[in-house]
Amino acid sequence: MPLRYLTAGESHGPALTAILEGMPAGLPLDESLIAVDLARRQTGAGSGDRMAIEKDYAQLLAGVMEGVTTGAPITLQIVNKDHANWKGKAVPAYTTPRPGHADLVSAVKYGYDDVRPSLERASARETAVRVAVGAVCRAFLGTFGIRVGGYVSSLGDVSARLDGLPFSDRISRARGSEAQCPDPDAAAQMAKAIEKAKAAGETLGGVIEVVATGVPVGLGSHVNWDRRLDARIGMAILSMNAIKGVEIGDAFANTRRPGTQAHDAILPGENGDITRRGNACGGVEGGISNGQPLWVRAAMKPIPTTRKGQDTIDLATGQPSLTYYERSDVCPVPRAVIVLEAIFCHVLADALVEKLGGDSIKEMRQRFDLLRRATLEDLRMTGQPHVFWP
Ligand code: EPS
Repeated sequence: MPLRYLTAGESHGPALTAILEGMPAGLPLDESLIAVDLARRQTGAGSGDRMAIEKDYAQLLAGVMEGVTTGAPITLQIVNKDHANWKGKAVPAYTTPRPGHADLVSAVKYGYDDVRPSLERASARETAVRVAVGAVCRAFLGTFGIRVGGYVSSLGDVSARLDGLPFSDRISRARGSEAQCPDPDAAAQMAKAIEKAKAAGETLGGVIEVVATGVPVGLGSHVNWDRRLDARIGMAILSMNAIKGVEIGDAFANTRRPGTQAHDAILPGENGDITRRGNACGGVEGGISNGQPLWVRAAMKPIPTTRKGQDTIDLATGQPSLTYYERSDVCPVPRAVIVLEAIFCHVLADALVEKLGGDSIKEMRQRFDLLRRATLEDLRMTGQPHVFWP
């Protein structure tokens, strides 16, 4: 992984921090650009009260000089405004682990006397700094004409009707919707479903789709498991809180189709080019990007922090109890769109740095310009037999 990052920070600690290493030199970068993505994470139907406290802003503390990356590690920091409300205060013990959260298993694993040390770190608050990392990666991808966007395709039992709507329209329409859904009728029903869940003390999950266009052929590789682009996408998407499933292209629908209907026929295009019929494979074949839009669906479960109590055991008494509730999102699905975009941006930026090598954008641009869809002429094979193992 030539472009890697680590994050640190607790939900109510002083700050969230990330170090991103491997970003080439020469990328113009300023904090206002990152702020655009961070603002998107703060709004959307179903968000909790914490977002009214925070005004997430990432400071660039290292790796950028005179507004341009130097090739050195980039440090990003977001101060938690809510920290001031916790500093120096004794907080009630949290001893009722929420089913589905890290509470119980981390207490077993780390021997905590209170579940707060894990919930502070396992909280989706950490995604704020991941969005900041993603914004840097998005800027990098943008210099090569690669664009990433996302939208909500279902929420609770409401599904959007998106057939025939191009990705660009899906993404732009979603931006104008509180539910981040391109279908206005579905978006209105989603907003109602969130209100209903809120009144019932429940939470709601959903499906988010992320798409990348302008991706060249050749990111990732078939040669080993950990080089496969689809595998790398899968791991990264599953690393997001509450995401329990990933689908690339039409993966699940393909299980119900015969083989000849499950793949994207290879056809001669214009000017000796090669075109494809459809994009059932989601832009990846054999672990390698094929130049079509990369298209991923992520299943987000309803988050476990519910106002309505759930059965658990109070670890202070050993007795059955209901979970304790402080506050949370009712439905983080709309806000999770930008987080998954950020995660996707990092995977693609990493794969692009790997593919192009180079320490500066200038160097990479020259190599990127050599990358293009192979024409039939470039691919012309001799058709002669080979003795591969003489
Ligand atoms: C979040 C901040 C958290 C939670 C939420 C996401 O802040 P607080 O705990 O102070 O309310 O609202 O985290 C969760 C959903 C979770 O399960 O941990 C944020 O910044 O997105």
